[in-house]
Amino acid sequence: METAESQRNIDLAAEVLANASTVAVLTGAGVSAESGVPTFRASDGLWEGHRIEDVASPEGFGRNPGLVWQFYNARRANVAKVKPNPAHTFLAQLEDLFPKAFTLVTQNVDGLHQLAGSRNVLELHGSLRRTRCTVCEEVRDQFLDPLAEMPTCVLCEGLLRPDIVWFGEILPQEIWLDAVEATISCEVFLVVGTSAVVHPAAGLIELAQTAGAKVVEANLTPTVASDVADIGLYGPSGQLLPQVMKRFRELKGMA
Ligand code: BV8
Repeated sequence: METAESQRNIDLAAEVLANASTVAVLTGAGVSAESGVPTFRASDGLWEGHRIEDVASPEGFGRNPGLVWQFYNARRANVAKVKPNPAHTFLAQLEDLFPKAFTLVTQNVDGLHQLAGSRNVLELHGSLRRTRCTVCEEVRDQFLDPLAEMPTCVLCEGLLRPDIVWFGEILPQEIWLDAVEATISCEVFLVVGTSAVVHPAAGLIELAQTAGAKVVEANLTPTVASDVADIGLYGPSGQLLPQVMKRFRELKGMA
């Protein structure tokens, strides 16, 4: 049962969405937490028992590619078993309500937004499904099928790496520019499940506010971005966001 303040913020969030014509969203690991996908910073810097810089950096891959593939193969296997939760479903429903005026920017690599039906998804940090050859650079969608311990390229036999943006690596420029464009032109910027500490992704939040958007944050707890948010919803997003949808549909006189 929500507190009076929390209910008021749910109603406010639904109202800004009901009055908007364009919406952009930034999601992080928290939106997948209720699906059973571990977040990054819940375990104080350790991630599935590894130091993040050992398994999510080019240096770490250069030092020990076997360890990195062990880590990514485990995450691929985990994501293959999980399914979208009501927060992912909410975002897919919201996109249907804002045809051609909805952009979902995600830091996540688990593909659960697309599985939930989201279509206009910008993956800032790549995808667990894809590999990239370290020699010929061929990018291949491997789905979530199990890969070898040290998978090699079918074209040139070069060592494959995950097609994922590691720390210290530049984001895919076209995707990044599309994310910036959506951020500066939206009327409502919804931030779901991110600690807002990883840049440049986290910078989109302040950019949205500066560009005049109403910023709505939905997160388990307040974050460093909470001061920038106009409306804050704090709790599990899989529980909060369906309540926003319910109120939105009431305001729109929808069944
Ligand atoms: C770049 C792919 C430069 C990996 C990821 C100092 C040294 C070195 C670098 C830097 C530095 N300072 C800043 C940097 C830059 C660095 C950075 O930001 N570091 C941070 C840690 C300080 N950024 C980079 O390196 C980026 N590249 O800067 O390049 C450059 C420039 C020019 C030329 C060359 C290079 C690249 C960043 C991308 C790194 N890759 N992912 C993988 O996934 O395998 S980032 C990784 O963190 C994930 O993508 C993740 O999504 C992202 C952000 O984390 P969150 O999603 O926010 O997850 P987190 O666990 O932190 O938070 C979860 C939140 O959910 C919490 O708030 C929690 O309360 C909430 N939550 C939990 N449960 C729920 C919930 N909310 C709602 N409901 C729930 N049920």
